[in-house]
Amino acid sequence: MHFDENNPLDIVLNDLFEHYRQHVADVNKITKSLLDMDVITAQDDIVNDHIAFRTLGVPHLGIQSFEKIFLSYGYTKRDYYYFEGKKLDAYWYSPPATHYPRIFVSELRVADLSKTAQDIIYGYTKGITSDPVDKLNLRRGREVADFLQKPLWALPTSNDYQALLAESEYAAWVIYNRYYLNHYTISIHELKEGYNTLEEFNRFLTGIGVKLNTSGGVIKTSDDGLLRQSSTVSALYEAGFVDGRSLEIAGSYVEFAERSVLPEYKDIPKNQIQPQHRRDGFETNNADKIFESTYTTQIKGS
Ligand code: OOG
Ligand code: NI
Repeated sequence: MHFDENNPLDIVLNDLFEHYRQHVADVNKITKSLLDMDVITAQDDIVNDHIAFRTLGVPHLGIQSFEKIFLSYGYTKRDYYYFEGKKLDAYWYSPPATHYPRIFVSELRVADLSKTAQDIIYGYTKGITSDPVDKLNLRRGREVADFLQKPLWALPTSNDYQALLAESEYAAWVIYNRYYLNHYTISIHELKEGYNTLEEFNRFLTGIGVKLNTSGGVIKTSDDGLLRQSSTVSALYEAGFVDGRSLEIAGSYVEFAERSVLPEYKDIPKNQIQPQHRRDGFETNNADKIFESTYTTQIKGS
């Protein structure tokens, strides 16, 4: 990863990634296998297509709060996505320079949940009476990086977690995992031949024992056929709750994206293809299935 210690965005992205890779065993497992097989020579050779975050749609939080951080670093707000069944809204953000990842931020439509689930969530967030991001000096990368690891609400009870889980797996994930990086995404088309299609890459992943999300098929394809995505399923980790109980809950996962060259650039020689010649953005139907990478149905299913 490109890293300038004087650039707050670099500090924030680097810190998010370091926490993420310490918690998600598949990250280092995949990197190590790619190194062993000479597909890459360093983690830095992996192009990060995008990262994703989850938020709660309650006053002073949600997308309108979270996005301030990355808008201040030069990101541009792009398309809106709606996930009716999962009760989510999302936007993606394009980066200030092509060596930075895109960002996908989703938000739970809390007001669409049952009264019981709403009461649980508001019980944790009611103490937040102003936007916590407004208190940060966004030019201080270290301060922002620490903020993203710091709880904004109390550690939940195991009963609250399980009640939320029964109604919305997304709600349960956020109440415990908060602003942890939800996934980073390996750009498959940037890898060397033999590994630069999702079919080939998924065969490699299966070969090293990585379990993939099967919701809607292992490869999720956009209507135009140009954005194809796969993802791992999150591992469970032992999480302690405020009542002293521990439960095995879902953490974060890894995603893989293959972006094809747009039809208008199909005659450009292969070695002259730049990121801007490829399909950009996201796709609602792909995303809808990728969210399930943290869902019990995917984790417990075979
Ligand atoms: C995000 C799921 C959607 C994509 O690339 O479409 C997504 C999430 O699980 O929070 O990552
Ligand atoms: Ni994604």
